[in-house]
Amino acid sequence: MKVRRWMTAGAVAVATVAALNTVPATAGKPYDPTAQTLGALGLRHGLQVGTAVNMDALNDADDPQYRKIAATEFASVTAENVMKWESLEPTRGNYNWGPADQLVDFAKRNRQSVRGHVLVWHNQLPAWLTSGVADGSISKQELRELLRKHITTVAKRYKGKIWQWDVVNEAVSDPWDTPPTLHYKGFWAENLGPGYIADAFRWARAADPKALLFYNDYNIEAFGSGNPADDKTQFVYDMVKKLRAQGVPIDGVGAQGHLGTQYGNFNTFQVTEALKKFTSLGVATAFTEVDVRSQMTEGVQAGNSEEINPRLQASAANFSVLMKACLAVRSCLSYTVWGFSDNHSWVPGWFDDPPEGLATIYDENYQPKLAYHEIKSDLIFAGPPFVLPRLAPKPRR
Ligand code: 9MR
Repeated sequence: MKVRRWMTAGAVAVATVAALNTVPATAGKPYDPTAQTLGALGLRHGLQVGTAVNMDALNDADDPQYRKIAATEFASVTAENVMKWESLEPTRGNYNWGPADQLVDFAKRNRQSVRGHVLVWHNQLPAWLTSGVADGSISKQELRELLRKHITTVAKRYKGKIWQWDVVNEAVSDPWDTPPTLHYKGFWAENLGPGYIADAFRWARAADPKALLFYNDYNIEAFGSGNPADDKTQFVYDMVKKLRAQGVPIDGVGAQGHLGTQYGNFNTFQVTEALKKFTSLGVATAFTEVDVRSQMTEGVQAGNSEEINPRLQASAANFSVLMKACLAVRSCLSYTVWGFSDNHSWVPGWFDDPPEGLATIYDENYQPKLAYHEIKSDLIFAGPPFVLPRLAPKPRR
C-alpha cells in the first residue's frame, strides 16, 4: 500500500517536472524567450518596459497594429500628451478628462502600470494661463494657488492608478541657453522662483500618497565635468540632494534618454555610474522617454542602405547601453520608450533642419528594428550576479 502511494507520488512529480520544463505550456513547445514580449522579459527582473502612447494612433481604426503592440508588448504606458495641463484644462475650470481616462482604462484592461506625465512643465500650458500671467490678470499669488489646485485635482483624480508621477519636468536650463551658466529656467521659475519645485512635490504627495514622485529631465544620462555650472546631471544631482535634505517627498529621478546617433555613444559604465550616484541619494531611477534619432540625409531618404545601416546600428547600441545600465542598477524601475514606431514618433515633426528620424524600435510598418532585438537580448541574457530584482523605494512621507 505504502509503496503504491510512493509510486503515485513519484509519477505525479515526474509529470509535474515535465510540465514545468515546457513553461509556459504552449502545446509542447519549449520555452522560447525570443517569442516573449519586452514587457514580459523585463518583469523577470522586476523592470517595467513601457511606452509613451499617442491617443490618436491608439484610436485610429485604420491602424490596428499600433493598438495591438501598445496593448501587448509593454508592461507600462505613459500618456505622450493627454495628461498635460493644456489637454486637461483647455479652458479655465473646464476639464477634459476623456482621453486621459481612456488611457488609464486601457492600461487596466491590459494589466499595465501607468507613468503619469506630467504635473508641472513650462510647455503645453493652457493659453488662458500663460496669457493671464502675461497681461497681469493672474497675479503671482493666484498663479501659485492655480498650480496647487492643478496638481491636487489631477493627482487626486488618478489616485491609486498611477505608479510613478513625473511631478516636475525639465526645470533646469541647458548650456546653450542664455545665460549659459545652468539655472532654473522657464515659466514656473520665472514667475514663482525655484521654490515651486519643493511645493509641487509636497502637493502631489498630499494628493496621492502612494504614487512614486519623480523629477524628470533630458541630458542627465551621464555626468560631465562635475561642475554644476555646465554639467546638467551634476546640477540635478545637487538639486535632488538638497530636496531630500529638506525632507521634500521626491522618490525618483527620470532620465529621459532622448539620444541621437550624431552625438556619439555613452558607454554603459558612464550611464551606470550616473544611476548609482542618484541611487546613493535614496531615490529610484528610471529611463522615461528613450529614443535615438538620426539625421535623415538625402541618402537615407533615398533608401541607401550604406547610409541607413550604420544609423540603425548606432541607434541600437544607444538603446542597449541605457537598457544594460538600467538592468545593472537595482533602483532603475522602468525603461520607457517615447513612442515605439517611426510612423508615430515626435522626432520628424520636431527636427526638420536637418530632418531627423529613425528614432524608435519599430519601423513605420511595425517591423522590429535592430534596436528592438538588442534590448530584447539584453533582457534575455541579463542575470545574476550583475542583475538582481529591483529595489523599489517606499513613497517618502
Ligand atoms: O512627444 C511630445 C510631442 O507630441 C509634443 O508635441 C511635444 C510638445 O512639447 O512634447 C513631446 O513630449 C515631450 C515630453 O512631454 C517631455 N520631454 C520631451 C518630449 C519630446 O519633446
